[in-house]
Parts: sequence; structure tokens; C-alpha cells
Amino acid sequence: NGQRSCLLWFTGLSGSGKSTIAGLVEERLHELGKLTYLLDGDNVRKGMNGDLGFSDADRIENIRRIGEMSRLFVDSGVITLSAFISPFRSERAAVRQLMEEGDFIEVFVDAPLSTCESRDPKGLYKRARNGEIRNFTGIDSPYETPHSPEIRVVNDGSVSPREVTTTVVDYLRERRFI
Ligand code: GGZ
Repeated sequence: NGQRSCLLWFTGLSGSGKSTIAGLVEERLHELGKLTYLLDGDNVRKGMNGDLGFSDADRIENIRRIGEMSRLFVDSGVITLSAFISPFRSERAAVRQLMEEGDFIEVFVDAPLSTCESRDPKGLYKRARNGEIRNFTGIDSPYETPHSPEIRVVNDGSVSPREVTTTVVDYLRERRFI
């Protein structure tokens, strides 16, 4: 299709807004006639990675498979958006290594734990605090903040989702992906 593809890799806590923002970016790309695909927990963890849980080892394998899958999508010319907590720097770095230089765009969706916890759309933080869920990111499982993401967006409620989306779309425009 002649379009320049890339991988937008959204990382951040549960409830930070990764999937929401990725979905809004995707809408903007569709308006521009771009072919995209969004990988997130809803379509990957239930299917391809249905055998994996949330131990460190399972998260590492989750991200490894998603990285490989994302690369295949990018190879096919599709602008790919992947939205996973991906809590470990080393696994995010490994996905970066799979991609051509410049084609991996790490988007850190930065929202304080307190904000994510107050959103708690699925009640998971509450259950983690009650000890009903173990190894919950930010509670009793680590999240390693990116040191130098290509894009950092603050999604603590002070900036509208539309502005956050524009930051990402502007980056793609500056780099001539769109
Ligand atoms: C973190 C968990 C857990 C635990 C279930 N820790 O907010 P959500 O519900 O919709 O998104 C979270 C999703 C995280 O899956 P990922 O594949 O993105 O994680 S990772 O990259 O670390 O492999 C959350 C839900 O799954 N969830 N249990 N213990 N999030």
C-alpha cells in the first residue's frame, strides 16, 4: 500500500489510559486513510496468549510474543499500535531491537498510581489491595518507568485525551510516517 509503517508501543500502568489513547490515535489515522491494527489485552491475552498469567515469567513471554507479532504486522505495512503494561525495561528494549531503527516508537502513558487507582474501571486495584489478586502491577509487582521514551504523555486528567492524541499524531507527522 506504499505506506510507511511503524510500531507505536504504549506502556504504562493498568488504568493509565493506554488502550483509550491508542484507540483515539487509531481513529485519527483512519481519518487520514491509514491502515492500522491495535493489539491490546482484549484481543491478545484472551486468544494467542490465553495460556499466560501475570507472573514475571509469563509477562516476559507475553511481551516477547506480542513483540514478534507486532513485527509481522509492521512488516506487512500496517501501522501497528500495541498497548500493554510491559512493565520491564529489558523486554521493551528487546522489542525495540526487533524493529528497524526509528520504527519503534515507545509511548509512555504516564499517570500516577493514585490516579490509576482512583479510576479503577474494572475494580482490579481494589481486589489487589484486598489481596484477592496477587502480582498486581504497582501494588505488589514492579513497573519500570521508561528512561527515554520517544513520546511521554501525561494522562493524569489535567490534559484532555484529544490533546494527548495530538501529541502522538504530531510526532508521526514530524517523522514523516503520515
Ligand atoms: C496487572 C492485570 C493483572 C495483574 C489482570 N497485573 O486494566 P486492564 O486489566 O484492562 O489491563 C490490565 C491487563 C494487563 O495485561 P498486560 O498484558 O498489559 O500486562 S503485561 O504487559 O504486564 O504482561 C489489567 C489486567 O490485565 N490484569 N491481572 N496481576 N494487570
